[in-house]
Amino acid sequence: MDNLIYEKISNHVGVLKINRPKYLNSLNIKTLNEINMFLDEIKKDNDLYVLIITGEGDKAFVAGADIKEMKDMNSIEAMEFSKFGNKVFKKIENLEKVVIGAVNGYCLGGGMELALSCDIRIGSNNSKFGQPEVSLGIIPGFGATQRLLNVIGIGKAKELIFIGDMIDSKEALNIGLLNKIVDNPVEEAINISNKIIQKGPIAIKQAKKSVNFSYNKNLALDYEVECFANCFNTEDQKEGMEAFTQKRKAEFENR
Ligand code: CO8
Repeated sequence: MDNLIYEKISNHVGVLKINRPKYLNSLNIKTLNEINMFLDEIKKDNDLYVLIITGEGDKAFVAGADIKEMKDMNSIEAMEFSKFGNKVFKKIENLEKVVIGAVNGYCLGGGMELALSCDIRIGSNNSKFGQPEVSLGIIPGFGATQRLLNVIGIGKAKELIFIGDMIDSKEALNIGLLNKIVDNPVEEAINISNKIIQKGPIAIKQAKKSVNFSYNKNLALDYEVECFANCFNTEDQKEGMEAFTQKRKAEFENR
């Protein structure tokens, strides 16, 4: 796996790092494929009770899906990418292990959506959160229009999705996006894991299944995929993503 680093730090706890620090760990198709294959493998590890997900380097957890890769996609390709991302994040959400997101640095777009598919989120003082998709002429496509409102409420979710600004970790904690802020999120995630692994393992699995049961039923992820794909093949998406690669602000026309 080129873009992932996995270390089993004890019999019951593993740490997965998204490893593309040069591109702020943004998720390209290859990385998503690797995460997908990785999840299928660790599913078989019955000794693993807790998976911690974090980003390599100190700058980013994940700064979103890879914009350069998405830039020239048409709506069918975008739909496939969005469906695939949703499939992978659903696997994380329903993995029969507790998943803790240790959020270091930027946690944006698809990165927020990855964090939202974790069970518990720990941040640091330098974490920054946001759904900046509208600045690119698109909408979130890996579940945020559904999961974000469940976690922080519809009003705040709309604010983050419609305005696209970043928030700091203090605000993320206040609105319930983060469970905790600490100096070292991975270290704290390990502390939490060490508590969880002392509890009844079957009880933890059953609790996760029960919490997720009705929650899963209310996620309209397929509808999000459709709305997401509608944004591609538009001038707004072309301008938004072209502007990002040219390191300038997008200029959208009146429509
Ligand atoms: N995609 C591709 N490359 C990226 C991304 C990204 N999301 N984020 C950063 N990079 C690259 C930069 O282009 C740069 O590369 P290069 O050196 O080749 O120019 C490198 O990483 C370092 O980044 P910066 O120089 O920009 O670092 P700064 O410290 O100046 O800025 C920011 C950091 C503010 C985080 C800035 O990089 C940024 O705004 N990144 C984009 C954030 C963003 O918009 N994320 C949302 C993406 S859209 C999305 O996630 C949709 C999810 C659903 C997808 C569904 C699939 C179809």
